[in-house]
Amino acid sequence: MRIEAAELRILELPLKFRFETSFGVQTKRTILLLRLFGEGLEGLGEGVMERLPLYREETVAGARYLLEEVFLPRVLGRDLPNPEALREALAPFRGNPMAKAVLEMAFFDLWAKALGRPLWQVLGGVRQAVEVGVSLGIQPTVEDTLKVVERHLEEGYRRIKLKIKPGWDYEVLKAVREAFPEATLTADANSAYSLADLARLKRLDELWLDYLEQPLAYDDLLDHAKLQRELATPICLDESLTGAEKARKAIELGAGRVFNVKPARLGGHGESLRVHALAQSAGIPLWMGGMLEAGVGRAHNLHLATLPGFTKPGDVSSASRYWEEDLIEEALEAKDGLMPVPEGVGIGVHLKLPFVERVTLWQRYMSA
Ligand code: OSB
Ligand code: MG
Repeated sequence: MRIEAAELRILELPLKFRFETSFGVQTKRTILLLRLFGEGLEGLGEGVMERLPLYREETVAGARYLLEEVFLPRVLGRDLPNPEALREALAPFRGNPMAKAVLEMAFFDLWAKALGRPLWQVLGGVRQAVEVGVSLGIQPTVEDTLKVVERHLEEGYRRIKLKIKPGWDYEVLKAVREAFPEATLTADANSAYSLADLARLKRLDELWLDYLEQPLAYDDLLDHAKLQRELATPICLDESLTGAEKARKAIELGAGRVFNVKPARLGGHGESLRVHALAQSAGIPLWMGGMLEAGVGRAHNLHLATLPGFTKPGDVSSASRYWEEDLIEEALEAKDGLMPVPEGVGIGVHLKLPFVERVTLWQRYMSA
C-alpha cells in the first residue's frame, strides 16, 4: 500500500453532558482527525489525546507536531506492505503511542479496505456486536447519581462505571449498590489515590465491584501490585497500560487482574493484538475502553472489541449520548445493551464532510 497523501485536521465537538472525573471537567473534545489516501482509497484515524496532559502525557499540539513534521513525512510516498512495516517505520521514535496510533489505525483501515475486508475480520474478531457499559461522570449529589444510574440501566447498559475521587467514593458507591444490588458496578479513580489511602480503598471490597479501575498513579505498576495483594476487588489497569511491554510487566508483577484496552492509548491495533495475546495466555479478561471518541475512533474500537478476549462490557455508548451531531454518516447506536459493529470494508463508517468542515479549527493537506 503506497501512502500518497494525508489530511490532518483539528476539530472541536461540544459534548452533550458535563463529564467530571478526578482529573477535571470536560465539556467538549478537541479531536485530531487523520485521512490517509492511497490506491484510490481512504483510511481514517482519530486521536484521543487531550489539549492538556491531564489523563496521559500526550497533547493535541504535541501529536500534531509529530504527525506533521516527523511521522507523516516518514511514510508519505512509501509503499508499506502491511501495518507491521508502518510500526517499524515509527519504531525509532520513543513513546508517544497516542500520536503513533492515529497513523497506525488510519493505515489499518486503509489496508483492510485494500484487502476488501471489514477491519474486525482482519484483526481476528469473532462477533458482530459488542456488549455496552456506561462511564458516568461525577454528579453534583448522590441523589443525582442514583437517577442517572437508573436511567442508564433502563436504557439497557450492561455495566455501570462511576468516576470516583477522594471524598466521592465509598458513600456514593454504597448508595448505588444498595439501590441496585444486581447491577454490574465498577469505579474508575483515574489515578486519584496513593498507597496512603489503603484503608479507604479496602472499604470498597464490601461493595462487590466488578473491578476498581486505575486507583494509583498514571504510570505506576509496582504500587498497583502491592494494592492488589491487599484488595479482594480486582484492579483494572487503564492509564498505566501504554503498550505490550507494560502489559507484560503488569502481568508479571500482578499489578491488575483486568485490563482496559484502548487501542489509541496503546499505539494502535497491532500493539493491542499483542496485549490481547498476552492477556489471553495469562487469563486476564479485557474490555474496550473509551475516550469520548467521535464516530471514527468509536468504529475502530468496536472492530477491535470483537476479539475473543473482550469478555466484559466496553465503554462504547451510543453516539447520541455524546453528540448532537457525529462526524460520520452512520449512527452508532446500541440496542438492548449491544452495539452492532459497522458493516462494510475497513472500519465501515464514512465522514460527513460538510459537518467536519464546519467544526474544523485547523487543517493541512500533505502529499508525497
Ligand atoms: O478513564 O476511561 C477513562 C474518558 C476520557 C478519559 C479517560 C476515561 C474516559 C471515560 C469515558 O471513562 C469513556 C467513554 O464513554 O468514552
Ligand atoms: Mg479509566
